[in-house]
Amino acid sequence: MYTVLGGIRSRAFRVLWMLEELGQPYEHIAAPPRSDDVRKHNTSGKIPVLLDGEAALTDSTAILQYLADKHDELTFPAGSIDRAHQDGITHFVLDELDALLWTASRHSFILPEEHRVPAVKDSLKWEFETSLARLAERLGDGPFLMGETMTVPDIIASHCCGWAIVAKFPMQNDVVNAYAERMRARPAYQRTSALG
Ligand SMILES: N[C@@H](CCC(=O)N[C@@H](CS)C(=O)NCC(=O)O)C(=O)O
Repeated sequence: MYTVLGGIRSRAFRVLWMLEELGQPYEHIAAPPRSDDVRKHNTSGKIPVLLDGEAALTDSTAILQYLADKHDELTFPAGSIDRAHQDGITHFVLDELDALLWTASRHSFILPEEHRVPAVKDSLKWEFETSLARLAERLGDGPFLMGETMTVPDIIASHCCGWAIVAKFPMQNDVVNAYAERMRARPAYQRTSALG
């Protein structure tokens, strides 16, 4: 059985959602970042951490892709052209959505106060709107980023859409909003939300 460390209001949500999609049993420990429980497995103190037997795995994207590969679901096979496209979308989502939201968080409450530059947030919000337009292009007719097949980047992208709402980032793209709504309606997403 897997163990997931990290509360649902963090990137741990992605891992829990993936496990719900896969129908895999898990134990959830809502350990806060930098807590002793987390540092025991990840010296940086960052969440999420996935415990699989003796192994402690870090980074939500690496964990999602590991689980998808291991259970042969929500991914195209490694070494295929489809997988190369899928990985390209994963990196696009990390660079253009996750990174902007994370930089805004760092300048809001993560960095020591004297190193925060609050004005950067306006620039990040402006850039985020462009990112949403690019995401909508990639979605095309959907329903998922890889067409008919839900894959790892769908979990990361739609988690970022929810994060954007909480962070008061602009979410005014109809195509992306309809996509995020479809993803949030999934039973596995709903079960994950209920963990909090
Ligand atoms: N790229 C990593 C980022 C992990 C990360 O920064 N997690 C946040 C919570 S969502 C955290 O632990 N922050 C505390 C810190 O940076 O010290 C991932 O996707 O898991």
